[in-house]
Amino acid sequence: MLTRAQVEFFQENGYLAVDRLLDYTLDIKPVIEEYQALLHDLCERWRAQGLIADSFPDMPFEKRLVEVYRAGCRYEQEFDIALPNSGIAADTPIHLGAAVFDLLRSPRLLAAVESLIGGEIYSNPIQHVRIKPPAHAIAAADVNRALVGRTHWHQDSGVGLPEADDSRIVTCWVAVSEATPENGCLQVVPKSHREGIALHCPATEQLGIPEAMIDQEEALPVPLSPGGVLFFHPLCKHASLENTSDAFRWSFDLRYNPIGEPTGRPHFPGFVARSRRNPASELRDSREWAKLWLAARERLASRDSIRTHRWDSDDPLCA
Ligand SMILES: O=C(O)CCC(=O)C(=O)O
Ligand SMILES: [Fe+2]
Repeated sequence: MLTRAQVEFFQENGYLAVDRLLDYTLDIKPVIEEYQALLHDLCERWRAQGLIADSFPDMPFEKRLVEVYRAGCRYEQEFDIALPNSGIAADTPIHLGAAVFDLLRSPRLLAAVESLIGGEIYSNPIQHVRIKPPAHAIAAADVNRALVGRTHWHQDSGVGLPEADDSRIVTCWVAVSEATPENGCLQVVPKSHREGIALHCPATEQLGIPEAMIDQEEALPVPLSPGGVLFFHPLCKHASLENTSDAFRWSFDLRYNPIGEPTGRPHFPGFVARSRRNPASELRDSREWAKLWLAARERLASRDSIRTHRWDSDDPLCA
């Protein structure tokens, strides 16, 4: 549960950082171990496919990941916990592990979310894992891809469909590794949630508010240690810094909204994470969660284009 002062801070400023909210042993470590096992399996597959000469079985996770990334193996969609916004195929990878599902349902996380939006909590399917290599290791083509490189300024409302503009979505940015200004932690513009939605341009690899429209003086970096969570409002302007360190920066961004309110991505599946009124409606089995996503993938694989946001690039400010 959050304190009254924390809830007031969130309402006033549009964000709230809570260090060590999660329990490292219960919430974070199982996820790290699940990704270690996943990387191990991927390395075996990539070696069998001839993409890498060695599967580096004895290498620590981060070194192994740099090694495979440098060899051109794409890990980010294999690791991600949502389907991409375009180009979904019948075999598009997605990670739907039990440890990730447990994180989505962490009682420590949900208690804080309940303090912000009440006890009828839906897990919104706009969610990602971002394990970002040091900038010096990133290929030029990946610099602007937000699962690998720097995330541009945006509001989460701008990334979803307008039907969710009135939904009380709360973003929970969970630090798995240390998050510092050096390794690319998030930065927010305090109180920007009161200014309404800003123009977003879809011109580059990612949607973003033109840099000229952000007052850099107002940007506040939010460092966190593992298990720390940054909560923010869907209109809070935020971006990530560049990872200038020699290590990976690892985070999850998860979202929740009151049950029944639009998620902003209606073609993706969410689930009831907590219901005080009807506990029997909560989803508690990670295999059921995985089935929802796999069914969505099958359904979406045959569709050409899916609208995921409201912007077009014709605005002169986007040039
Ligand atoms: O972690 C990042 O780089 C971006 C995260 C983000 O935009 C979000 O959590 O909404
Ligand atoms: Fe965001």
